Amino acid sequence: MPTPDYWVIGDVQGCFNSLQNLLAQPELQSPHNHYVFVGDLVNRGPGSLEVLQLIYDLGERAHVVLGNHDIHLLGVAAGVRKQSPSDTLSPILESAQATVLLNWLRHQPLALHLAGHLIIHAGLHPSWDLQQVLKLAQQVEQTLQADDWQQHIHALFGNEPSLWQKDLNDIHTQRLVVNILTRLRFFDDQGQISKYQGAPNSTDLTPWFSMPQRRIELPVIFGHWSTLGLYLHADVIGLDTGCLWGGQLTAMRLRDRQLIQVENADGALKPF
Ligand SMILES: [Mn+2]
Repeated sequence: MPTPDYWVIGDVQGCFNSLQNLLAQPELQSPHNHYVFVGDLVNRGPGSLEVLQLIYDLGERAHVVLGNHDIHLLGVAAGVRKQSPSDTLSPILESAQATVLLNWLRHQPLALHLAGHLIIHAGLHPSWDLQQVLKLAQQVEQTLQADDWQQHIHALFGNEPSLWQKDLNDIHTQRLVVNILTRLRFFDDQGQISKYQGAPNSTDLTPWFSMPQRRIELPVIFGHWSTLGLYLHADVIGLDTGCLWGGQLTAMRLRDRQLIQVENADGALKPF
């Protein structure tokens, strides 16, 4: 078996037609291709169920890290989170495939070490090295993968604590790890997670990837940040090009960083 060619794909968020168009591009068609999704497969867009089913059906050719919307879906399914008015999760929850798809989803990791890259949905704490990221992600993954996950997933939601410390208890550690890996954009000048969601040039907060003394040893690929847009640097690559908002859906081949983009084909969501 030759080594697969990995294509990393930005936030899909239920944009099923756009994803189909992307996967139909000639470069993405080879049977040796594997597809790596940076998370937020679902929600807000119109085709979340179809997106989940398509990625599930890719079997071993699909690799996924969980995003905040994916974990929110699991929280709603467990009955500990409510859908917001802009959520479009009901078709999944009401599907005959719900149990299969949700069980598959909750077994996906929060961090992926693949072909010399680290793939996460949102961000990293500057003090974390690769081994620590994978170990911390694993703690959360064990909670989501446990037989009694529905009894424990509530502990993963909430904004506190917002400051990373080594001596946090297990629950606080897991909640903060979820927030850093799946929600983070900026740190404030105290090193706390900021809730600000805009672009870097509209604030004096520090993007997580611009923090001094970042310890991660390998290139990091992430999504989550549509107002940042395509962000291509040697060691940090952001791939959320805002398909949901009428932008593009982006795929990048790992070995040479070739980019393929398709335009939104699902109707653009209006900013709210
Ligand atoms: Mn996100």
